[in-house]
Amino acid sequence: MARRKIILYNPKAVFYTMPLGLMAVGSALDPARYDVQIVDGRLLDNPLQTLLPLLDDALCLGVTTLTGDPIRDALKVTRAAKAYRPDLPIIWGGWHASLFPEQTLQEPCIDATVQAQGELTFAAMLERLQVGQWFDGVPGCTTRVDGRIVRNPPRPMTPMNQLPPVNYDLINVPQYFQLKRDRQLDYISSTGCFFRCAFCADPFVFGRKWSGIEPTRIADELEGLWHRHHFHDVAFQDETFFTYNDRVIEMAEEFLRRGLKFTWTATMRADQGSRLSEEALQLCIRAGLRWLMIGVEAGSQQMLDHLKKDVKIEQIVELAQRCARHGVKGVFPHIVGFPGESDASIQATLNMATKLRRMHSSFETPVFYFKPYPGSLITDQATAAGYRLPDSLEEWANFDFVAGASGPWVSTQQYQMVERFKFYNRMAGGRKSPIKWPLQQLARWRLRQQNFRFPIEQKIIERIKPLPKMS
Ligand code: B12
Ligand code: SF4
Repeated sequence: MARRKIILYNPKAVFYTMPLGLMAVGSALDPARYDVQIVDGRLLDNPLQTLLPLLDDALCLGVTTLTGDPIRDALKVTRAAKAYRPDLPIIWGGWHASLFPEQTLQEPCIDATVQAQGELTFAAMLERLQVGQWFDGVPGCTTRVDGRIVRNPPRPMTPMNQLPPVNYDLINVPQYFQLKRDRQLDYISSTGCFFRCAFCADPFVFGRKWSGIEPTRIADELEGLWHRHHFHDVAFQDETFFTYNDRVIEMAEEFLRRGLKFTWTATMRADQGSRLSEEALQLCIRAGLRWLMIGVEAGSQQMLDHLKKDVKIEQIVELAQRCARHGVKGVFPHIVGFPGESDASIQATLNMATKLRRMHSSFETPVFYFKPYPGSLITDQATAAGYRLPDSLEEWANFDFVAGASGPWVSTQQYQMVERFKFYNRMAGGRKSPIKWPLQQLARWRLRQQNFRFPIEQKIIERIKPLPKMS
């Protein structure tokens, strides 16, 4: 049988992480039977010019989607592709299609959506197309049958060890290094998460399940990729990389044993950090651990409990102290502006951000507003209380956390308080530079004293050049 062409599209966006989702689904297809080509809209001025001719003899077009701005381009490209080849099946996968399987199909140009892990579902759907059949009954997808939208049963999570390695030849790796301005490889070593944070979509999409690649295989894969692509850093894009500390320890031992000389970054929950022994942390550092992303979310135990974060304030502080002691950079994201959140709770979170930032000059403590991202308990509560989520793809395209907007429940006074904090927090952070130094000191003093009267420097700087936004 002739190899069939499968085209996968990554929408335009302002960031250059490698398209791991598309690479994963593309790598799970038999190369003897499928010719997979990824078109990344972020790398092209006019993606349609490249994409449309490829569709001439394709079996299917797959599109990945995150909620928010990337939907705009995904929709534009999908509509153009359908107009160009009306008979071509178009499948959307990724987080938005996982959260809104049926609503996404209100768009007539999309033929099916895939929920959660896509590797086996997509492969099964293509098998159907190969023999001229539709997707009836294929687990893990939602489709239209006789004009009706039908959601098929979910597909149980496939253990990551049973999936083939991601084929990095599907993308032009050096081009991503160039755009990132960093020889940093993105890699995913696990899927899902066991936790239940009330602001996060992961429990909804993966049902609090987790699966990870075994440590020797991670080392094998990264060793091969390292020799091939000469990166100096790996960004583990896992939701909860340190789910099993033993797995990470074994991986770190493998890196050392093989003499792999690259650094790496990962996510760590503070409770997981508190279970990681000092010896194990030092081992990770020797094996290249360079920085950690540690979700703080809130500055009071009461709020953390409300968020079902299952982390103690002391665990966060203790982990930050350990990072500071060992010179591991910590990025500590915070969230404010939950529905009904009091001024005192917001202030506690801002205080926490200040406290952590002061622990080490390399620490970053970005503050985000809670945006009712779909699929979370708090969003469900907000909608039950009358908040209206978008109900079309056009509206979802305008729904973006990155824009830094707060929810309607944040008062003007709270918003001003947070914006002022964010301004000075940004100014206070970062490396020392002779030009920035006086302003940095002033910002630090203001944050310490909680004294924001006569913010002349803020007015001047915002007028001359808005600081790059952290959120
Ligand atoms: C890297 C990353 C980013 C990068 C860029 C993401 C990208 N697309 O390149 C950056 C840093 C820019 C980013 C930004 C944001 N992100 Co982000 N990010 C991630 C992260 C950590 C990894 C993504 C990844 O590569 N995963 C690995 C691949 C293998 O998984 P995957 O993409 O889900 O793909 C699988 C399936 O979804 C499916 N699939 C995917 N695409 C397709 C396509 C087809 C055709 C098929 C069949 C299947 C399929 O199959 C794949 C294999 O199983 C995820 C968490 C995570 N671990 O997934 C959060 C995550 C995706 N981000 C999230 C959020 C909330 C944000 C922000 C809003 C955060 C913020 N405070 O600003 C912004 C806004 C993004 C936007 N609207 O533009 C949420 C998703 C929310 C949503 N509904 O979309 C996640 C899940 C984190 C979380 N738990 O809250 N993010
Ligand atoms: S915020 Fe992180 S730890 Fe909490 S449920 Fe989401 S992925 Fe898991």
